[in-house]
Amino acid sequence: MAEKGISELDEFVDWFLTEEEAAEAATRQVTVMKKVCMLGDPAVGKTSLVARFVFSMFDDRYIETIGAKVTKRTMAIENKASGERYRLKLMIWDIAGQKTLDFIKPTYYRDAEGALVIADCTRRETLDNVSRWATSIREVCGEIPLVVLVNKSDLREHSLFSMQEAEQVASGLGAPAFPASAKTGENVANAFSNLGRRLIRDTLKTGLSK
Ligand SMILES: Nc1nc2c(ncn2[C@@H]2O[C@H](COP(=O)(O)OP(=O)(O)OP(=O)(O)O)[C@@H](O)[C@H]2O)c(=O)[nH]1
Ligand SMILES: [Mg+2]
Repeated sequence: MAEKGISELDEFVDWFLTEEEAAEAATRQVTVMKKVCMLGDPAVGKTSLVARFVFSMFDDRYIETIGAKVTKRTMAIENKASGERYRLKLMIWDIAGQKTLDFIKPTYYRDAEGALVIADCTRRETLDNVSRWATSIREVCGEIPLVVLVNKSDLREHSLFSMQEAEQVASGLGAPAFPASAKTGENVANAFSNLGRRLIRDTLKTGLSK
């Protein structure tokens, strides 16, 4: 499909579909499936953000992820100018933050077309490691779009770095940065929407047949 002057994200509107709506929409909308990865240090909240986004749930307990876990959620995205609608099926790969599993990560990254890179506002080193995570996936997948999330914004009074610092790190990666909370839900859907719009925009640029 030819590029149709799609450059800005606000040329799109998006919303999330229930299972039934997604099944129904499948019959009349273009479906695009994308793999995205959740990356970041141990305990920054990757699994919790997926649980909030997909199941509207939050749990205070920490159960370390072993390996990777895949969860799906479907969004609808409409190009405001053309009225064309796309059904975007996100395959969300929640990847363990543990360092000892580093050797296997390239296998998990394969074919990912976007990623959320997570830091924890209560631990400074998690922001320092955002660029490392971004580089590690881009080495495998190329210059894929990223979103940086500074999670645990419900604890922002204990924050050890500012959003300006996070934005600076993110802008070096060509990514936006959002404060977010898996606990309250702040900016969780927004972050996936932002990534989803960019994935659709990039797909339209390169052609839907890809
Ligand atoms: N207060 C608060 N706690 C959170 C938030 N997100 C996650 N947590 C807590 O932080 C801990 C770690 O969360 P996980 O989602 O398991 O972290 P993870 O990044 O998946 O960790 P690994 O699987 O080891 O890589 C858990 O106790 C969560 O309940 C948040 O937004 N606010
Ligand atoms: Mg986890």
